[in-house]
Order: sequence, then structure tokens, then C-alpha cells
Amino acid sequence: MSKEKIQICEEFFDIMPPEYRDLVTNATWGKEGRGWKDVGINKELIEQHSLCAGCPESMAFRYILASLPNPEDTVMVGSTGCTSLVFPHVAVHNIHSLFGNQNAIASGLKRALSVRFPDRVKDVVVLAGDGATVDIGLDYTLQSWFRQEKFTTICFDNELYANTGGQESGLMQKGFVAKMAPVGKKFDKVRLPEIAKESGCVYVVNCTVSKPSLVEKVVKNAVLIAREIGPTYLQLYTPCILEIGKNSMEGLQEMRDAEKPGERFAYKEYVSDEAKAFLADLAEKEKAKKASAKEALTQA
Ligand SMILES: Cc1ncc(C[n+]2csc(CCOP(=O)(O)OP(=O)(O)O)c2C)c(N)n1
Ligand code: SF4
Ligand SMILES: [Mg+2]
Repeated sequence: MSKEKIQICEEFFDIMPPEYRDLVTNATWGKEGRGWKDVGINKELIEQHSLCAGCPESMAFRYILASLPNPEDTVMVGSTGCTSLVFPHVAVHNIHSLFGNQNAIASGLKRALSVRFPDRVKDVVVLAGDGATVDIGLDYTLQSWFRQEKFTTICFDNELYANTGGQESGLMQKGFVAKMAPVGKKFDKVRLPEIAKESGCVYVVNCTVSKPSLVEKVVKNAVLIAREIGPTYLQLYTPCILEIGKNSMEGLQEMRDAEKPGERFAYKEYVSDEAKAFLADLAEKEKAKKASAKEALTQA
């Protein structure tokens, strides 16, 4: 697993598009310990996007791409919404599904990849908005968890339908008035993390994307656990600054406010016993690897 897979034949190197040459030369694919610190220096982590300037989704997207443990063997499944404006700029295999269908597509894809490549690790990661995950796609989301499909679902929760101008979503806060939902939400935010746990997800995290190292940790955990054990779910607050009337510099503060103790995005996680044992084993192996690297260094 490495960028060897995308090498250009020497004779054609000069005539390939500069972006592709850059990818071949600078991708972090295959690099051990890749993570959010690679953002800004590596080609596959989106140089540009067509989201609103300063939209937290753009940073969240970068952190996630930087944190995938196995990007060259990962297929992401997106859905309609603001996230679909970013996927065309991403150098990771991805599929655009019909709005709401993403977890059904991912289920078939994961199974097909297991049959087609029985000896290779292939990760599938769904990334969709709250409207796609909860409202129109809720049946598909839940059924994939009930079936214990081994992939990760990431929801960019901006608490409304941003891409179509601000309609009400099940994840919207009670009382919130949006541009196209003037009456105000009549009931509480649907507790999808709790539902995910009760529906069979073995790792569930609810948080904001204000801290890149935290996003890296939960994305890695979610993908590795899904690979070995069962469905995993991340609900990440990526506020729509356009809808809440904040400028590009204020999105970070909005997330910090929303993650304070008692607030709706205060860090919350559920890890099944099996997933806990898996993470502990992983940490042990990591420790042993570091110790032997240190040992080798002192002997050199
Ligand atoms: C089947 C279908 N129904 C409705 C739409 C219209 N539509 C496009 S994006 C969107 C809302 C997306 O909301 P969300 O999933 O929360 O993503 P966001 O734009 O907020 O990131 C809707 C209703 C569509 N494209 N396809
Ligand atoms: S509409 Fe909102 S969620 Fe969509 S790109 Fe703009 S700020 Fe981000
Ligand atoms: Mg949304």
C-alpha cells in the first residue's frame, strides 16, 4: 500500500498534468503516521474547494482525508449537499450517491470489495450531511447499522439543509429559525448518537471539529474498528456560518461554544467492549513499535 500504485511511466512524466505529477511526488499515501499535520503540504488533501469561504466543513474535510489510515485503498461515499461540492476536488476514490442512499450504496460497495479483493484491506467511509443521514436517508442509515455493515458513517451536522438554502432538519435545535424554516423547530434535536448505539454501532462519537488532533484520533479509531468489528458513527458539528450569520473567522468560536460541558456537542463517545479491547491491543502494539524504534536508534 503506497503511492507506488499511481506512479507515471517515465516517458510520460513530462506530459502529465502538473496536479497529477504533484500527487505522485508528494502524496502521503503509504506514509506511516500520516495525520492532520500533513494538511497544507500534500496534494491529496484538497488545495481548493467551492464551499463558502471559512466554512468549517472545508477544514473538517481536510482533517478527515489526512487521517484516513489507508487512503489509497479507501472509497468514500458522499451524498447531495454542501459536502458534494468538495468531493470533485478530492484525490481519494469516491462515489456520489443519490441524496439519502449513501449507506445502502456503501453496504453494497463494501461487500463487493470484500469479494473482489479478498486478500486486501479496503475501507469504505460515508460522509454526508445531517439531512442526508437523518431525514431522507434515515432508513438506509439505520438498516446498515442493523445489518452490522463494516464501514464508517460520518455525518457533517450543521443542523439544517444548508445547500438548499436553510430548511429544517431532524438534527436542528429546538426553536431554531432558519431562512426557509421561519416558524422555528418544534421539537428537540434528534439524539442520533444514542440511536446509533442502540442500533448496533460499536463506536460512536459526537463532537465538533475545533481540534484537529481529536478529529484525527476519532477518524482513525472509527475506520480501524469498522474494518475489524462493525459499524461506526461520527457526528461532527460543522456549523453553517452562512446560515447562523457568522463571518469566516467566527466558525471556530461557534464550535468552541457548542462543545462546552452541557452543550449539545460536548464530547461524547460510546465504545463497545469488543472495540475497547481492540483499541487497547492497538495501543500496546503502537507502544512496542515505538520502543523498538527507540532501541534501534540508540544502537545506531
Ligand atoms: C432525492 C433528492 N431529494 C432532495 C434533493 C434536494 N437537496 C439537495 S441538497 C439537500 C439538503 C442537504 O442537506 P444536508 O444533507 O444536511 O447537507 P448540507 O447541505 O447541510 O451540508 C436537498 C434537500 C436532492 N438533491 N435529491
Ligand atoms: S452554505 Fe453553509 S455549510 Fe454550505 S458551504 Fe456555505 S457555510 Fe458551509
Ligand atoms: Mg446539513
